[in-house]
Amino acid sequence: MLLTNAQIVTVDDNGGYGLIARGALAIKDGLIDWVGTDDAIPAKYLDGPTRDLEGRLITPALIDCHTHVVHGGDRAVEFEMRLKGASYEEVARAGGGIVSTVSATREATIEDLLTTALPRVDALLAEGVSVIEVKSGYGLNEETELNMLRAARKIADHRAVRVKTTFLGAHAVPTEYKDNPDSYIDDVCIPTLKKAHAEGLVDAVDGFCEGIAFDTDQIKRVFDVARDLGLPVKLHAEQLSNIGGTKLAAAYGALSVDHIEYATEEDAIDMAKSGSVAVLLPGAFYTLHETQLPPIAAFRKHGVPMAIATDCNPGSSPLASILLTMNMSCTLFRLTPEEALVGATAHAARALGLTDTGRIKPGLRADLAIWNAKHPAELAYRIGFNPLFERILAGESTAA
Ligand code: DI6
Ligand code: FE
Repeated sequence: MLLTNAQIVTVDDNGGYGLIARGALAIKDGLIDWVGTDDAIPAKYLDGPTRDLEGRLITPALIDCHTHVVHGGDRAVEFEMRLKGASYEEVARAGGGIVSTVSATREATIEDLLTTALPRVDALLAEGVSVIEVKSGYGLNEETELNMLRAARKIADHRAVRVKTTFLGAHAVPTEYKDNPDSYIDDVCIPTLKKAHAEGLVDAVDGFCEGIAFDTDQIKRVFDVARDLGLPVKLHAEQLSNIGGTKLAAAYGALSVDHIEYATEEDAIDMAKSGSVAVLLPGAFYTLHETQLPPIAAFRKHGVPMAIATDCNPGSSPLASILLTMNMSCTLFRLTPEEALVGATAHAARALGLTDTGRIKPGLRADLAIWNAKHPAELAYRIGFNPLFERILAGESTAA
């Protein structure tokens, strides 16, 4: 299959658009076989099926590299309570907060978890997403953590999308262990990680390193097990304060460190050394009325790749739009539209350890998004407007 008459954002080695103004692209066996200018198409492709894209824009399909789309219940009432003046603690005392999501998730069957996740997934696919990472972390017991991951894996049986699953047992201390978080880590989280891995449910291991969650010693114990199992790690760190999570994650060669509003330039240097991606989550920044900006200048200065993601979750980021995430990363974090697009493609792939997608280059999967747009900045520029024309996953055109 040959796609002609398109503008192609390839994403180059330097993290730029790598724009081909009048481009063409050949797909063979689900992979990109050739990409170049319209006037240099090798003769061998001209005999096969050809589609004229009438000047549309082709980018790598988008990747949402940090989500919690699988969860029970919602927190709309809590949202309303907080806007009527209730504090986070009052909400928690009234049974709200993360604990309410844990209760709702524990009550849900795998089928329920799948059914409620699919509309959120559909919203992402409609905006050209080809890969979604999904975390556990609202079960906080063996049965429900496993069910969350099983439900996440089932998404790919029902939709044309790749799913990467992340074990986030160290997300919060469940009520029944509130006086003994160490015992939660050792007696529940770690054994559950081993079971989930044995069932083939884990692509990476995550944690929430924060005053209201787990400290670096506790996360370290989980990371040691991940290392023994040969699993890559990533970490929610420095979201509300700096307690050393980034340093720890970098020491374990983390694929990514996520949130990181309170990270320092030193943290950025550590991340540059470990090759960890900075995953920026403007939806949580926005929802929590955060004012501390992530150290973007330090990431640029030290060459830390920046990815962006929705963090789609029922509490701090009820956001199921990757295009709005791109817009927010520009408006709130002052990323350029180019950084936002590269952050939702090549760098997002890297944050998931994927080397076969995220750019347009011969040999990579033909995961493409085709847009009714004239310039790549349009994707981050409009708010609440979806210019997707078509999504192609491994060479197959899919109903978005
Ligand atoms: N950071 C967050 O912002 C979410 N999890 C995390 O580790 C919060 C999740 C929630 O409020 O349900
Ligand atoms: Fe998160």
